[in-house]
Amino acid sequence: MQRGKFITLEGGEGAGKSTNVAWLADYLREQGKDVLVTREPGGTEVSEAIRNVLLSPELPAMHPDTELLLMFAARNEHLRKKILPALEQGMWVICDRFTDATYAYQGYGRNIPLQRIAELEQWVQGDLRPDYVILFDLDVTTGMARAQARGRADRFEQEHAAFFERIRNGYQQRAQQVPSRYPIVDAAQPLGPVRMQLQQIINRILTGMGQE
Ligand code: Z5A
Repeated sequence: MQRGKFITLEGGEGAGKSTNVAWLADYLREQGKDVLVTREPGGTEVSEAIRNVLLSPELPAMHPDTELLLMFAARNEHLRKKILPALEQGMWVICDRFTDATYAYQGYGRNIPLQRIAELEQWVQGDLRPDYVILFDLDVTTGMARAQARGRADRFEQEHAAFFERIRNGYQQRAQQVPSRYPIVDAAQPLGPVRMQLQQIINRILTGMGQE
């Protein structure tokens, strides 16, 4: 059985990942792929419970390392119980956020050394990395306005613009290192053009031209 592809969606606040994830999965199904949609932090019962702790605005602030360890604890459970079995069955896994979010938010956002994140990544994931990371790039002002229009803010959404600027910069730096693995969507465009960009990206991946 050929292993499925592992595609993650990344980006800052309000960039449009959640709005497009189901559409993307439907498009892949139309192309004959068996698709699993999931998200981080979360994706399993235990990981969703950890997510509640991570996002709760009712809890007091936690130490950045605690936040980092909880992200990887949730990821370990998610990976072993859900992502790896699906990939081994040949499914294509679409995950709304994964370890690039840890580099962006805990690394660039909270200033945790990137090397510490890389050590945890290696420990939890071994050699597993997403085949493609689709980056929804959006200016911080528009992203925050979109997120605020949605209502009550979680613990991350209560952060200030400077935090989200560091995150955007972090994602851009990671994408620049391996552009062929990080197709970028201009997320400032209206929904129709955003989906056209996504369709082009997926078509390139399907025809095996996504990687150099
Ligand atoms: N986090 C972390 O710190 N470290 C990690 O390792 C991981 C995660 C894995 C998860 O929150 C938080 O965990 C996240 C990072 C952190 N925190 N933040 N911020 P989440 O899952 O609840 O939220 P999110 O991933 O950040 O999603 P989001 O803010 O909801 O962004 P989005 O999914 O990209 O946006 P959206 O919900 O699709 O769209 C936002 C609004 O904009 C919505 O009303 C849409 O209708 C609208 N929208 C979407 N696209 C458009 C376009 N093209 N034009 C106009 N309006 C649009």
